[in-house]
Amino acid sequence: VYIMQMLDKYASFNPSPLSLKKLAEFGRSGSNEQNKESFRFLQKELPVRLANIMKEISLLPENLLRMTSVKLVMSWYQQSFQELMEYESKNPPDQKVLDNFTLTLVHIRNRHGNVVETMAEGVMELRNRYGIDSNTENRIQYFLDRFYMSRISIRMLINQHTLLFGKKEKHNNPRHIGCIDPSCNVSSVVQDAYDSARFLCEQYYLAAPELTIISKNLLENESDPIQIVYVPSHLYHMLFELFKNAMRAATEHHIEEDQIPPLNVMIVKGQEDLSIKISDQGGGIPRSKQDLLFQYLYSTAPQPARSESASAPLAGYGYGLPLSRLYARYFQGDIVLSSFEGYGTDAIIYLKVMSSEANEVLPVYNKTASRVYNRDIPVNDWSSPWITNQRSFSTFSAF
Ligand code: W6P
Repeated sequence: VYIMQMLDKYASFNPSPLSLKKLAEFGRSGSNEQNKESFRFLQKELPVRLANIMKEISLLPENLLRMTSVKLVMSWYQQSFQELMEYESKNPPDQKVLDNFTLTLVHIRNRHGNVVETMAEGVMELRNRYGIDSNTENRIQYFLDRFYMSRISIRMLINQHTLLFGKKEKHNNPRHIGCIDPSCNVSSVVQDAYDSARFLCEQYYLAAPELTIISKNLLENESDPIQIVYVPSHLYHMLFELFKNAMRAATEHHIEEDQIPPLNVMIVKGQEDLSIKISDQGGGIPRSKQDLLFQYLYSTAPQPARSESASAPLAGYGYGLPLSRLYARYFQGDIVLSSFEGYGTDAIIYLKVMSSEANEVLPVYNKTASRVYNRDIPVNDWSSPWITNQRSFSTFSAF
């Protein structure tokens, strides 16, 4: 009962989004003063973010809430929320409290390590047992985007705190501030991600497309390397995913030929946007299929949920694309695909150039959000020849 009250209390606050600039400034010295300041922020902010998303989980379709895997995930959130409540009254924090807090955060991070896979199992379980109509599918898509975004943000905060103030986690690049690189070199991350994807591609197909990179720094000196304040692991994750898809398409489309056309990457730094385009000549995808690539329920269909593992090299569309797009959107960026069907696909990552504009995008639990889950099946208000319950006055029967 006490926990329920606390949940309601914390869910009534909105999360406070931080910019990459703020996050980076926060940890510049790693001093004891900053540890306390960070503690005081997370003491409220983590319970707020957990409570907000837990309230939203409880709005999921009842069938889904009954799945054991979803219950399991819910129990992890409850446990973690409870553990954080232990620190609610620990003010001002002494050294022991600060140290224990960091340990608690590490525990929480470990507890939630398999959330994505476990939720995916729940959704598959639901599909296999009850089937999923398009209305439920939309609601689940809406929820999972918000749920995983919340998770990305919570892990970001935990990672920053434990990397900066934890005991044994300081083996990193000295330039980095936690997991943020204040001068992240974009083309080296592109090269790294390409190399890893190429390794998988060659293992599987015994061939892989080459890489060309064109960089244009239109903001600073033309010859300056393109750098931004960013989380390299996030950028790597997105690029690796897009490269795997591009390579698979290019290789399969040209496997009978002598040569596989290269992947052409263009990196441009403008005033507002940093844009990275990966162009493949892998035959493209029809426009009608493009949205599907970002749908969790579509991606789960052809293969088991635990697909991103070693067992399935270049395994196509797991949760890779929708999650990658969330990483991009998390700091006000995006991932966009545009395809020339028959020819190839351009995948574009947009990131904010200014770290002060790279604000976290966070789901807020409120009336609007709960209405999405409760609303009736939306009525189709555009004509569609394959939906037969639209009553027409006239019938065209010339054929
Ligand atoms: C394709 C399909 C795809 C998805 C994501 C990125 C690149 C590509 N290329 O054919």
